[in-house]
Amino acid sequence: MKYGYFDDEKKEYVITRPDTPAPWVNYLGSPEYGAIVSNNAGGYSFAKSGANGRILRYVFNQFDEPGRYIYIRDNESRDFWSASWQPVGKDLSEYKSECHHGTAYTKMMADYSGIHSEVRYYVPLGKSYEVWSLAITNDTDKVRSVNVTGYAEFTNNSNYEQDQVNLQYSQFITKSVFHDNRVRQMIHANLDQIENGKEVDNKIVVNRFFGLAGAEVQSWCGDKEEFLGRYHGYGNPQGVINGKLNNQGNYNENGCGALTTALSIAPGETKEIAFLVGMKDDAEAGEIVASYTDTASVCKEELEELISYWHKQLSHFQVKTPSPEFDTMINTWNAYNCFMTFIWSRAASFTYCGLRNGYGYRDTVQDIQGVIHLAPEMAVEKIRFMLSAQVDNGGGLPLVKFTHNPGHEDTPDDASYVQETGHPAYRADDALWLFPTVYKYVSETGNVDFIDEVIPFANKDEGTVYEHLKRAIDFSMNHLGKHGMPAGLYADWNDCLRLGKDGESTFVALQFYYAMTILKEFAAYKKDESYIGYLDECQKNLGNLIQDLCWNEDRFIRGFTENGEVIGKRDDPEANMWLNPQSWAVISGLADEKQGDLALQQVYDRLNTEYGAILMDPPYHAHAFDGALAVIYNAGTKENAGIFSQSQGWIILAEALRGHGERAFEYFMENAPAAQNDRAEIRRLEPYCYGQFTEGKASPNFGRSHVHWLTGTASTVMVGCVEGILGMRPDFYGLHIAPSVPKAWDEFEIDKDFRGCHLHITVKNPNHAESGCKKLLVNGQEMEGNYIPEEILTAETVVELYLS
Ligand code: IFM
Repeated sequence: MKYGYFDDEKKEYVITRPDTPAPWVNYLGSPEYGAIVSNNAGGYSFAKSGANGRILRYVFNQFDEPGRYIYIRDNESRDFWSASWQPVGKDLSEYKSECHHGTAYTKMMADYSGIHSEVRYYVPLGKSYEVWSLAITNDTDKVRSVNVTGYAEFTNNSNYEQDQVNLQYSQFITKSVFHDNRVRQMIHANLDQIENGKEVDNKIVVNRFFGLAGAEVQSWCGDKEEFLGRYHGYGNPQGVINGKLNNQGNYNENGCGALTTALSIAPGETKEIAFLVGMKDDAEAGEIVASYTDTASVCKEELEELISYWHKQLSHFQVKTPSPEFDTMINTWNAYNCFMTFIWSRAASFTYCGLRNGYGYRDTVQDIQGVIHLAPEMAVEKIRFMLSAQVDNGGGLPLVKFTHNPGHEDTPDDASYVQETGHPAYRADDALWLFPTVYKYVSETGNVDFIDEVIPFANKDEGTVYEHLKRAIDFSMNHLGKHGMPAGLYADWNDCLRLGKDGESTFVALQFYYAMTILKEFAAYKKDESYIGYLDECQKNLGNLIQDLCWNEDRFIRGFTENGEVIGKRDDPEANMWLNPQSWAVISGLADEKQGDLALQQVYDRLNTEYGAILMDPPYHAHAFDGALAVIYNAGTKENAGIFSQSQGWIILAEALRGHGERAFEYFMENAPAAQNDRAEIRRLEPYCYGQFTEGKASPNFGRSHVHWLTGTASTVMVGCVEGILGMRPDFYGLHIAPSVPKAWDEFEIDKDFRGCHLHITVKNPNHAESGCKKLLVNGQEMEGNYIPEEILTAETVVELYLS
C-alpha cells in the first residue's frame, strides 16, 4: 500500500493519504534550534538539546500527540477542522490533504468546506525560533468568517524528563501572560524580581513565546486544561468549539500558547498569517513577531533561502542512474538523513527522547562518513571534535558529552564518568572507526596536512592527528585477549556482545587489520619507515591469527567468549552464521578472493531475506553464552537476528569491492526505504529515511522497521553506494573510479564536486558488465587504469568510463 510519492524535482516526499501506518516525520532546524514534525503536525522542538532545551512537548509512545496544531473554525456553521488532518481527524471522504516533507521544511495543504489552507513549518536559516506560516484561501463564492487558532504546548521544564515525570515540581514553576500579539510563558517566573540573571538553586527565569503575525489576536489562552476543557482532547478543544478563548494564562499546572484570530475572507481571497515559537525573552520575542508584519513576503523569502541552502549542500554529489529509488535516496533522502544523524546523533526523534545527552563515539565517527562527500568542511570540524574525545591511552570515550571539554574530561577509569554517563568501561571498537573516517576526509579533500594538526586528548595532553591514530593502535595492542586478537571488552560494534578483556572479537580484529593498512598510508606520507615496519609486523601476526583461528571452512566466526569458546561455529545450534565478520573480512582486505566469495555466498544463502540480510542466524534463545546479551530481545529483533540495517551498508560495500554489482544493488534495494514505498503497511516507517532495524524472518512481523532517522544506517549505506556501487574511491592524490552496478544499467551519470573542481562523469556499459574498467577518458585524454590523478583535473572535468 502506498501513502505518497517522491517529487524528485522539488526534493520532496508528498504524502497523499494522511492515515500513514506510523507518524512520518521530518527534521527542521539546525544545531541551535531543532524541530521535528510529523505529517499530522505532531512533534516537538528544542533549543540545542533535546534533553535540556525542550520547548514544545511531545508525549512519547502515544501515537503522535501533541503537535503544532492550527484549528480552522467556520463561524457560521461552527464546524471546525485542523490544517493537518489530525488532531481533528475529519472524514477523509470530505477532507483532502497533502503533506510535503522537503529539505528542512514541511508544507501541509488541506481542502475542507471550501477553504484551502497551506501551512509551512520551518526554522529560518541561521535563526533559533520556528515559523508556522499559513495561507488560507476562500474557494467559495461567499464571504467566509473563520477563526484560526494556533496551539503550541509548552513543556513546564526545559528538561524533558522533569517535564514528563516530576509533576510535583514542574507543574508549579510555570506561568503565562499575554502581551500585544503573543503568549509569554515563564518558567521560574517568581525569580523575576531577584537581581537580573541571578541564579537561585541553579535556576533563572526561562522565557518562551508563541506569537501571531499578519493578523490581530481576537482571544488567547495560556493554560492547556482551559484550552482543551475537561474531558476534551486535542481533537475537540473547548476553546475552539466556543469560538473564543478565555483570555487567561496559566499559573501552575500546564502552560500553553493558544491564539485565535478572526478572519473574514472574500471569495477567492488568500490571507497569510504566521505563528512564531521560540525560547526568547519578551523583548526579543516582540522584535521577532514584529519582523513578520509583512508576513507573506518575509516567509516566502525565508523559505526560498532555506531551500536553496539545502539544495546547494546536496548538489555536491548527484547521480542519474536507471534506478529512481537509488537516485532519490542518494541525491536527496539518504543524504538528508546523513546530515540529520550527523547533527543530532541519537538525541532526538520519536524514538529517542533526548536522554542520551551526548555523542556515542562510534556512532558519530561513523556518521561523519555519510557527509564527507557533500560537506567535507563540516565533517572535519566534527572529526576534530571526536579526536578531542579520544583518551590519551588511545581509546574513545564511549559517550562524549554535549558539554565536552577537551583536555579536562574524566574517563571510564573514573567513577565520576561512569556515574554520569552510565558507561562503565571502554569498548573495543570506538577509536578504530577513526581510521576510515580520517582517511575518507583526507582523500576527499587532499588535505594531507590535516594529519599534522595538533588536537588535545580528552583527559590530558595533545598530539597530532597522526599521533592520535597511533595511540588508537596502541589501545588495541594493549587490550589483546587470550589468543592475541583484540579483546571484545564491554562491547564491539555490537552492543549486545560483551566479550570482556579475555574474550575476542573477529569484527574488531578485522577493523584493526584494516586500520593498520590505512595508517601505513599515512606513515608512508610521513616517511616514518620504522613505524611502517612495526605495523607490517603487527598486521602480519594479526592476519595469521585471524586466518588460523577465525576461518571456519566457509565463513569467519564471530569471536571467542571469555572462556575461549568459539562464537559462530558452523555446528552451533544458535548464532552459527554472522553477517559482519563476512563483510568486514572483505572490506578490511584480510580475506583472499576465494575466501571472500565463499563467505559472501554464505551470507546470501543463509542470511539474506527480501528485506535485507539478518545479523546472524539462528537467533539466540536457549544457547546464549553469558555475554550474548542479544537473547534479551525477541527473536528476529534488533541484534537478535533482526535485519540490522546499518550492516546492509557493509554488505553492499563488500559485494561492490568484489565487483559483484548485481548483489550489491540487490542488497541496496532490499532495505532501501524508497524501494518499499508501495509496501508501507509492512515497513511502517517513513519510505524516505532509514531505520535502525527491520524485523527478521524469525519475527511474526517480518519486514516491519523501527527506530527511524537517527541510525548509523544512513552513513554506512551512503558509503556502500557512493564508494561501493558508484565506485568513487579517492585517495590522497586523486580518484579511483570503480563502479559495481547491475548488468542491466546501460549508462549512468555522476556530478561530483571534488577538490574545487566539478566532475561530470558518464559511465557507459555497452557490454552489460557488473564492474571493471575498459577505458577511462578525462577531458578526452585516455588514462592508465581507472585512476584520475588530481593534477589533471580542470574546473569542469568531463570523465567517461567504459565498463569492461
Ligand atoms: O553499534 C551500535 C550502536 O552504537 C548503537 N545502536 C546499536 C548498534 C549495534 O549494536
